[in-house]
Amino acid sequence: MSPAPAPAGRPYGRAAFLLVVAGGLSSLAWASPALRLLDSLLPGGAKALLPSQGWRIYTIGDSMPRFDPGTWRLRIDGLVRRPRELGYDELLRLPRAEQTSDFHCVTGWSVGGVRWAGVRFRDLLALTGPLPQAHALRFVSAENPYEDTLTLAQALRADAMLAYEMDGQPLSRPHGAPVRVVMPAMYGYKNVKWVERIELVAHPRDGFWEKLGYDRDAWVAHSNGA
Ligand SMILES: Nc1nc2c(c(=O)[nH]1)N[C@H]1C(S)=C(S)[C@@H](COP(=O)(O)O)O[C@H]1N2
Ligand SMILES: [Mo]
Repeated sequence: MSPAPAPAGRPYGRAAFLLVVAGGLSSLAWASPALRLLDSLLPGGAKALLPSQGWRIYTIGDSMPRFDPGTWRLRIDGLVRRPRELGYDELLRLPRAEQTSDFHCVTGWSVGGVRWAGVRFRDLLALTGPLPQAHALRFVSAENPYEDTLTLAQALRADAMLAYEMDGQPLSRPHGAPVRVVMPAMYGYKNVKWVERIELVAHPRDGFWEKLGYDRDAWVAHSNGA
């Protein structure tokens, strides 16, 4: 079974790519600028010829959300006792978690050994007190309408986090600044970038790619896109 579009959105366009490089983010986001450029110019089929390693920047919109540390807030609400809004500094003061994990997009590329730092969902949820009927976390991206959910049990895994650093640097804009979901056991589309709201809900809902046919439980190598 093969659902229509591949859960990739589109790799970020050539003009934006050049902008990103000009902005000095190249070493972070683009392991091999020449390859990435080639990749962005090739039609879908030819991409299979390229090495399947290295990040590709995916968006569903035309421009990436811009992070302003002064005004940015993360909202945690829904089925909680105490809805909260956290500023960037407040988030950084929460217990810091670190991990190294592999990242897999369902379209076939992977990045091994990514170093992440961020906050475990356990510590985030402790701030708000989920109600007993809350069984899932809905992650809403500033890149409307991108969203996805994890069950509470999935979010509480030891290798899941809301990440604010990648490979020793604050998360870059292309990778979802200031925070993204990291869920290495599942395909990339569960790893929502530019998260601005976490809503506690009673049941998991279909995320952006799941509405187009992909599995909600996107276990690497054990879901329908694999
Ligand atoms: N907001 C948002 N988050 C997103 C996506 C997107 O298009 N928009 N694409 C997803 C997919 S399909 C993948 S594989 C990863 C890619 O992460 P990267 O862009 O940091 O390489 O982001 C995921 N998170
Ligand atoms: Mo993906």
